Amino acid sequence: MTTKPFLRTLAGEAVWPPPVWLMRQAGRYLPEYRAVRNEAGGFIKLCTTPEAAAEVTLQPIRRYGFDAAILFSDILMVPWAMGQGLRFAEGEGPLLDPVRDQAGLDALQLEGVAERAAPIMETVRRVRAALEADHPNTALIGFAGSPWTVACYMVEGRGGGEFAEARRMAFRNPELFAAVMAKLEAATLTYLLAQADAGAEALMLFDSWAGLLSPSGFRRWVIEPSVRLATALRAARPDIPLIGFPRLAGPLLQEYAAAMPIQAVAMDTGMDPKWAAAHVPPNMALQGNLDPQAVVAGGPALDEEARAILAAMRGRPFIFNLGHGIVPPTPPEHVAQLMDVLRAG
Ligand code: 1CP
Repeated sequence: MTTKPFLRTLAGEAVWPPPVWLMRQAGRYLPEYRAVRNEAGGFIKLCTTPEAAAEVTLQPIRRYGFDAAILFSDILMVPWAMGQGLRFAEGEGPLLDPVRDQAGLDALQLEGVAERAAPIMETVRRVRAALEADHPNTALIGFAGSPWTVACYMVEGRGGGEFAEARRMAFRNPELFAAVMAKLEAATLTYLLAQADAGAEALMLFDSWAGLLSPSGFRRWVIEPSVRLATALRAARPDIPLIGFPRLAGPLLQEYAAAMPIQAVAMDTGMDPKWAAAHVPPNMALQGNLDPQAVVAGGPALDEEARAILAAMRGRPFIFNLGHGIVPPTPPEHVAQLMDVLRAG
């Protein structure tokens, strides 16, 4: 039996004080991250250099003693592994060569995914070994984007907007869109199974743009492919718990949680934790959902917001986190302040 609080929670236990980690806990708000990133020579290089990627994965664990580390990589490394052109322009976010037609679809390769992603699996192995040696209570999370969210970037070619092109393609040419999604789903399964085999102890599916869809779109492009993926993962690796994050799902969170064979569901900032507790299965852990801007602000507001979430979640399986990723202007000492509040329960 595991003694790691994060894994006990995913097994359905109401561990208290709750385990905690933060989305984007490795990143630009940490000076030690910026140093390694500048040294590595670009973001993709950082993700595919195991020594550097393992180092930045471990930095926030050393600083704060979080209960989980999350592999340092990006959801767009799956299209990259399928051969889609990807670059991260300074200050602009990701740019991809958009997939808009049959030729774009045909150019995506499934065969080379495992080989191109091999350095990422080496990072997983290194981080797991380092955790077992130095942080035995910290679990390792592997992750991927859900097919819908990653397809948004693949079709649009960039982030930062509302993914109008991708959403229109889903209406105008659903056959082509479904074919892109199907190829991506297969690549994502390969990629997540490889992470589990390399030592990831839990897997998280990020569906950051789930909330852009209509209810019928949500069922077709979020729930259906995510259920297929999660079911395949559970069948192949029944001991690896899964976390789903259908961001901005609103009341459709209930349908998502009922349909998905997952052990935890993550709440975005706007979700009422009490509503979520009443509408997801009682043995399914909840994760979230502090406003990242409260951590930038610090002060008494940070303590109050964190305590309100704890009060709403006491007595059920719960993992403290943010409602979305930590943002670069966050003062690192405010994360330490948050940890003091949380460890006091
Ligand atoms: O150093 C830099 O300038 C790059 C910034 C950065 C970082 C630190 C990007 C570019 N990705 C990451 C790492 C990352 N991304 C992690 C790893 C570790 C951790 O959490 O500590 C994870 C889990 C992600 C996941 C990710 N990437 C998501 C899903 C979660 C979310 O935030 O909604 C998404 C949507 C992305 C795409 C992406 N990658 C990077 C950026 C700036 C973006 C967003 C682009 C947009 O605005 O649409």
